[in-house]
Amino acid sequence: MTEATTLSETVRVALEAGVLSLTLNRPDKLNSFNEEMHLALRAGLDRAAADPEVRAILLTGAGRGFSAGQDLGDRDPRKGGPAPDLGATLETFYNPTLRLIRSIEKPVVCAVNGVAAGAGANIAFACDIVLAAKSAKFIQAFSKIGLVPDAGGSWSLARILGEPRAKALALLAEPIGAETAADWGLIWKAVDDAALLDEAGALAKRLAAGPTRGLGLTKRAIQAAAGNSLDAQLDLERDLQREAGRTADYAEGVTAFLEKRQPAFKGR
Ligand code: LHQ
Repeated sequence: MTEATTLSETVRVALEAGVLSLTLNRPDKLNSFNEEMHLALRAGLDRAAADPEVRAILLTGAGRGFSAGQDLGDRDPRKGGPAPDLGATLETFYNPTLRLIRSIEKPVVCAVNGVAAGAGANIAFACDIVLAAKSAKFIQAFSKIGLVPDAGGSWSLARILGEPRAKALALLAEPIGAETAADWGLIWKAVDDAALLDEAGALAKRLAAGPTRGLGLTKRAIQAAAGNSLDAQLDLERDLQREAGRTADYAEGVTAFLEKRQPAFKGR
C-alpha cells in the first residue's frame, strides 16, 4: 500500500490495488467539514480523477461517525458579526466536491461507518455505490437549524424517494437507519458493522479490476437518464457504446469470454 503525501491529516489517503481510499479524519468532531477537510477531500478526488493508477475510489470516515456535515463550530453565531453567506460556502466548498464525485468517470464506493448527518448524508448519497453499517443512521439535520437540504440532498432525495418521503425526512429531520435507507433505495446495502470495511474494500477492489472506461461511461449514461427523453438516451447509449467498443478492455472481455477464462482488464 502506498500512503500518499497529503498536506492535511483531515483526510487519510491510501492507494492499494487501484483503489484510492479517502478517509475523513476528524473523528472527535464526527468528521464534520471545516475548510481544511473540504480542501483535502477535493485534492484526493482531483488525484483520483487524474491518476490512471486509480481505478476506483473508496470514501469512508474514521471513528464512530461518517460525517456530521458542516462543522457548526466554524461559524458560532454567539461571536456576533454579520450573518454568514452560506451560499458562498456551498459554492466554494460543497458544490465542487459534489460535482467531482458525480463527474469522475471511475466508480466511487462509499462505506458509511456511522452517523451521516446534513451534508455528510448527502455526500454519501452522491456516491455510486453506498454500503452502510447496520448501526449507521442518516439524518437530514438541516431543518433543526433552520436550513434547507444542501450538498445535492434536495435533488437526490426527491429523485430517489419521491416527494412524500423526501419532504418528511427533510422537514422532520428524523433519523433513518441503514436498513431503511437500503429498503428505500437510498443506498445499495446495509451490512454488519464488523463486515463493512472488508465488504466495501472488496467491492472497490473488484471495481478497480474492472473495465474502467466502460464503467465510467456507464456511470455517465445512468446519471444522464433522468434528464433525458428515451430518444435522447438512446442516442447517448449509441455514442457511449461506440466509445466503449473501441477500448482494449472490450476486446479483452470478449476474448476472455471466447477463451473461457477470466478477463484481465487494464482500465483502457
Ligand atoms: C460536531 C458536529 C458538527 C461540529 C457533532 N459540527 N461539531 C452547509 C453550508 C454551510 C453551513 C451550514 O451547513 C451546511 C450543511 C450542513 O451540513 S448543515 C447540518 C450540520 N450538521 C448538523 O446539524 C448535525 C449536528 N450534529 C448532531 O446533530 C449530532 O452530533 C449527531 C446526531 C450527528 C450525532 O449525535 P451523537 O452521536 O449524540 O454525537 P454528539 O452530538 O455527542 O457529537 C460528538 C462530538 O462531535 C461532539 O463534540 P464534544 O466535544 O461535545 O464531544 C459534537 O459537538 C461534535 N459534533 N456534529 N456538525
